[in-house]
Amino acid sequence: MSKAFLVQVVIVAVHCLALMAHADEKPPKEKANTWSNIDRIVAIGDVHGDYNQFVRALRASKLINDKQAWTGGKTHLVQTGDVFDRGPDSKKVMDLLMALEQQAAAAGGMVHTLLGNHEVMVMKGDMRYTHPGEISSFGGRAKFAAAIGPKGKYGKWLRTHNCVIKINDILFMHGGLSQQWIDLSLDKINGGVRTYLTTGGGNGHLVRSNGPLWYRAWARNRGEALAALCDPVFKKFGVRHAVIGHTPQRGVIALGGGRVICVDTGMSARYGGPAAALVIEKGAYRSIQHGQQFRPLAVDYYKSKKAKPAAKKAA
Ligand SMILES: [Mn+2]
Repeated sequence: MSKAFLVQVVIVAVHCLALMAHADEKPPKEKANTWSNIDRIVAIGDVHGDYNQFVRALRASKLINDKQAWTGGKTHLVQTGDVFDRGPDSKKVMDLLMALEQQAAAAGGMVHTLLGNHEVMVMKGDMRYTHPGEISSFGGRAKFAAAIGPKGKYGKWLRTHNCVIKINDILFMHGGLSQQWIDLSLDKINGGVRTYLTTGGGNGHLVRSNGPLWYRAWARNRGEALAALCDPVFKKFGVRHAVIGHTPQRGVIALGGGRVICVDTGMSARYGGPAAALVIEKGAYRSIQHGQQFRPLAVDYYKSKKAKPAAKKAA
């Protein structure tokens, strides 16, 4: 056998091994992203490594008991992303979410943990905002990277998650949905991000500044300007409202007559905001804050829009 032939054999063998390794990284399967006729929905925003505050928000919205066991029955809990960074407890928060996922499913409910920009940042190796306690809770930097890698316990779980879902007539996502994505379906948006995080293919543009994990225009606009940004997106996806995190606000607030409801209350110790949640029960929108009473939110823009012209004509 010639040396050149042997070299060829080795090259082919290496190529085959590389293909086999790659075959292991198939794009993840499609996952459900739409639910309807859900009676009770609870949404909780950015946790940023604060387990105690997350637990307070879950208890205030009556989803867990004093042993952290699911008491929410058929409720759908949506955590709108950003459990990582700025605080030490992301691992504890994910462990609780994983346990509640099972318990809720057994009770006929559901836990939706959505991807935030900080989930994608740490999965892509951007450790600028990690907390020292967070790193040590995983057993150091190398173990942290492995745990959130494609084959790690948390990384595998995170890579199955959606970034935009629809429940009843509401879209839920971390940042917001720019009109740039209006021609994509929810399957395409979620699949594009999952594939990008798993194989590096998919649609990396979706995780950049104008994508659903980073977009801030919905949280920063008001009135007519907000309506102009939202309404074409709402029409395309057949919804009336959107629930977002990402931009800390003073409590759970409704913008644009209830087009957009913001659930990032800056609850982590790093920001010092309240442990709070949005509770949607049989069409009524209320906020609940640890230690306080339920507060109704003004979510009625579509009602007044219809009522006004009719009233004028009658007069
Ligand atoms: Mn964020």
